[in-house]
Amino acid sequence: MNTSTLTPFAEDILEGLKAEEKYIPSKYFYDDNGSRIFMQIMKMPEYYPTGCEFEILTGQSGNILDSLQFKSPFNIVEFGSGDGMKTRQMLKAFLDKGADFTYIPIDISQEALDALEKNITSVLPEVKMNPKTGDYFEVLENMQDTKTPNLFLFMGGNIGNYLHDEAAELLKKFNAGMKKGDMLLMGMDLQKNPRIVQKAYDDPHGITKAFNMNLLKRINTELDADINLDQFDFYSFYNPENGEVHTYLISLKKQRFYSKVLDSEFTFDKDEMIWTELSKKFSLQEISGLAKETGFEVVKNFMDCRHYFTDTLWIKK
Ligand code: AVJ
Repeated sequence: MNTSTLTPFAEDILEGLKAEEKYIPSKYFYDDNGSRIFMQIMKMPEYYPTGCEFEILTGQSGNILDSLQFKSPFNIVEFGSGDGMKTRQMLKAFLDKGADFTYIPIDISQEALDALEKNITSVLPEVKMNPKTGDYFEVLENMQDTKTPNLFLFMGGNIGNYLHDEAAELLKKFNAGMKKGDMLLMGMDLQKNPRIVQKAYDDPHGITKAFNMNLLKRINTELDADINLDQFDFYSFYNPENGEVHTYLISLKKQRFYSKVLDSEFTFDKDEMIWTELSKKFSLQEISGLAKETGFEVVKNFMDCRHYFTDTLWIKK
């Protein structure tokens, strides 16, 4: 095997499925098929975060604008913008209130950015857009010299996928790329009745299961493997004591598969688990703690009426 020619996906699968406690990083959910399944997840009634954030941005964007501690003109820099449906609500409200801003979405996928630009300009042709392709931090480094204040967006609750130390590291990197007084608006899922969280990640339609099974499909097609998908189940567990949803693929029997690309065999015991995702639910106290720890201060939390989710507005100290 020539390790130097492996893709990052191949290397990470090799590491994760050879580990004592098997895991697959959750960023690999989002190939084209996985992104389509995630769009179905966002449409499920059980998956509350999407509706919550839509409610917040539809109803409170005026208040968000009023809470920004700088004046027009400013930049809105968005990390991982998706289809822009929710952000659009906010941009529209900002325009209606006469704000002067440039919207700078950053994504590694040129295709996603093109679609976003089409979407935004067709509905809000007045928005000044300056999309940037590439890695968040590379783009950040090249922006540092400007005098214009920035509002950074990290929406949708993606921060919940990171372990505490990784989340802190990411936020410190964001912080390092910001000027004093720049602000960050970040979606974070809140702790709530455990039944509600449990249902959102263990849905009766089997869509979250399909989302997870897609990881095994990717291994089969991209790493030329022979995994029998019928021999794996899906399990989701919410621990209300620490706010963590963990999802797993479970091997239904003692089995093995072979990957030609990795030139390697992988063995599973009966009932052995592969950890596929962490989705952390926060308390407001944890949110202010994380802000302090990473060089920010919470300015205000914008929550939906049920207090299931917050778009938390932070300022760089
Ligand atoms: C895209 C990370 C916000 O954690 O709720 C949805 C991903 N995983 N259902 C989340 C996800 C299972 C989602 N985020």
